Amino acid sequence: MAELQTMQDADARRALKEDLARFHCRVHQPDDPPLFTRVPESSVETVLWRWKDLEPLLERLGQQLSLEAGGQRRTLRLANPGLAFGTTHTFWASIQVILPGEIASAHRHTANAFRFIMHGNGATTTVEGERYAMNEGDLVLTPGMMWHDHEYRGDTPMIWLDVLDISLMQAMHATFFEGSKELQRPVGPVPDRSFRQYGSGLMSPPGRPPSLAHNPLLVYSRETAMSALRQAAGLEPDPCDDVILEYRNPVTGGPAMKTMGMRLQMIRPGVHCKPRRHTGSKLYYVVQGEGTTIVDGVPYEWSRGDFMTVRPWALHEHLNRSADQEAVLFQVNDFPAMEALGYYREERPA
Ligand code: GTQ
Ligand code: FE2
Repeated sequence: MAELQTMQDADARRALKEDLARFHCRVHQPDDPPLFTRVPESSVETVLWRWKDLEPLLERLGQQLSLEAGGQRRTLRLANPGLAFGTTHTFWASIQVILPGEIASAHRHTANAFRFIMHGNGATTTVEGERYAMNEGDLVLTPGMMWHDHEYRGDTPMIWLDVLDISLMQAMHATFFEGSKELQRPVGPVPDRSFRQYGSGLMSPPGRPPSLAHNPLLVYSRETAMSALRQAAGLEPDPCDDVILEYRNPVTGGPAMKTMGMRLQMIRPGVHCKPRRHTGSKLYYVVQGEGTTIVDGVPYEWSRGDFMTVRPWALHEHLNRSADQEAVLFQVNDFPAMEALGYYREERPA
């Protein structure tokens, strides 16, 4: 009896389909996937990109691809095989190669971006009237709709990691892009104003804080980040991350960007962290040392220069088997966006 009813219901649903479609309506069809799954099911794959594979590819990019006018960039995108587009479902990570004498011309876009410098020193980026040197280990922000261009006067190719929340922006149907008529935008009277005002992280000019529309600090130097990390090593370790710090907006105390979070972490020699899972996606860049991340039972061995993304809601744990070498990881994630929307969840098996 129950079976007959189910069949009748399925037939009724199919019969309704076309009539409803004329009015841009539909009912759930028997072969539609369910609206909900008990836990997240993501097509994003856990991927390890090895520096030994990336390095020769980047060299080829530098030799074979030109940098044309029109705001183009020479980048190697880290493409997730589980997606048609993106490194994860919210962001694109790319490695940008810039050659001596090149200028990556000015443009602006709604996507938020940042650069974490991987190799080389001495390029500059101009962000909305402020110019910053880009040196290894530095983090430079380009919040949405700020004009930016890059220039390099050094003598060997330079590379950095770019991450943009493009997939999230596209999912929100909020894409705007504008090229500049000028190759480079002008620099203001104090080229590194945001650093001079907020770069100490502790003290800033008295008075009201500036507009909270975006982080008033655009640059976090390697020295500042590494000394903060060493200082934090005196705390109780984080069970899942050993020593870990968030790059923060110095005025609000919140994450450095509205959609993407950045963290720096150290896994000390001999440390085996606890497993956990969470919603949202993240990408690691191995700044120093080597280690292992076990994701749903599969070990991924990483070392300096490698990148790794972890599938959302996959159970994962880090370990450093070295007797004397610290592992340092830079991380980008989409937790600020997830938290703002109420979708961030985390679970640690008992
Ligand atoms: O440097 O402005 O990797 O606009 C992708 C888009 C870099 C940039 C990327 C961009 C940039
Ligand atoms: Fe850009």
